[in-house]
Amino acid sequence: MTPGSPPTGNDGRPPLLVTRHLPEAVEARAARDYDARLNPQDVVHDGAALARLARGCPGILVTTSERLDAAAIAALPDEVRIVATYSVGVDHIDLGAASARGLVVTNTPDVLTDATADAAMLLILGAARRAGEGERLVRAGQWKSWTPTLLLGVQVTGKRLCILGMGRIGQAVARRARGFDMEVHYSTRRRLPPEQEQGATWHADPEEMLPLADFLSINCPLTAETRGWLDGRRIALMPDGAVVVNTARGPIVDDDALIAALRSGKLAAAGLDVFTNEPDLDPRYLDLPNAFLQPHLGSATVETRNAMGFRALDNLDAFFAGREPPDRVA
Ligand code: 8YV
Repeated sequence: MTPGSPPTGNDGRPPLLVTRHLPEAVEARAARDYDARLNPQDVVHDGAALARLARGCPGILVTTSERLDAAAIAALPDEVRIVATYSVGVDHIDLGAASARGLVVTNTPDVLTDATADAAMLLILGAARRAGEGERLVRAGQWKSWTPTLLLGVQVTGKRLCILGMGRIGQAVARRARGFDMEVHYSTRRRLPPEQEQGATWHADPEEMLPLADFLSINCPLTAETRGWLDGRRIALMPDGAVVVNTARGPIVDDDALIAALRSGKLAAAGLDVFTNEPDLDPRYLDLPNAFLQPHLGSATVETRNAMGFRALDNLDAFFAGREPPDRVA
């Protein structure tokens, strides 16, 4: 080993801690190319366990279930040089603390764009058309006859969709929404070029678009600025009977405000794939028939979860070959 180069296992392959049980094809590639420390029991590790397990590992492949705050980063053994997260979101990692310590951090953009946008459409349709209530009714054996007024929902076709955050995923949601003849509005700090905007209407101030939001799709990252963004005051700006969907991060929504609006009928429905403190979501959602709930499945297709793993490994491969990892975020 040359000075400064990462420690390697006995056969020359770098030790790699893989914190969660990943799809078979991903684990097979990790085990082929690394001295991989896998987690077949899929135990969720806290910061202290992570620090212990990372001993001797220059690379760790984490997921959003590991909170790498400043304390967890400080506790990592010195030999850890790169953290590759199996996610596009990086809100679970204190990037400043990682950089200050000289840690390289990478994520997995692009490969989950389509699956997550598909999931946003699922939530739009499922929430608007009361798919959860319908399924529960059928499964409970309580569907007695076709009824002209049974579970009437909100029409999706032709409505206005407002997208908060028009990055890769927001733009993919917009493309799908156009197939439903929806009128797309969006808000980002900077207006997109026309080829990306595709006729959508830009609002510099996201509050300006809320009165138009028959549907609001949250597709922005969780940052200090977006935490708690959808609060009671902003929900009040939306049309009565609007629908909110969130495939981004739970804490962007103020749960008290959203639950109050779903209870009062101010909002017709919400479709939620992400939650504050998931999987221990606010239990009040469980009693709300107009909340269409999914357990953070936005990227959960075989193709996408494999591609996320391969992308994380591509970044690790580049790092250990002495190249700049393509998806470096710190
Ligand atoms: C991941 C996600 O599947 O990539 C992200 O940021 O939220 C999800 O799509 C999940 O977080 C796995 O780490």
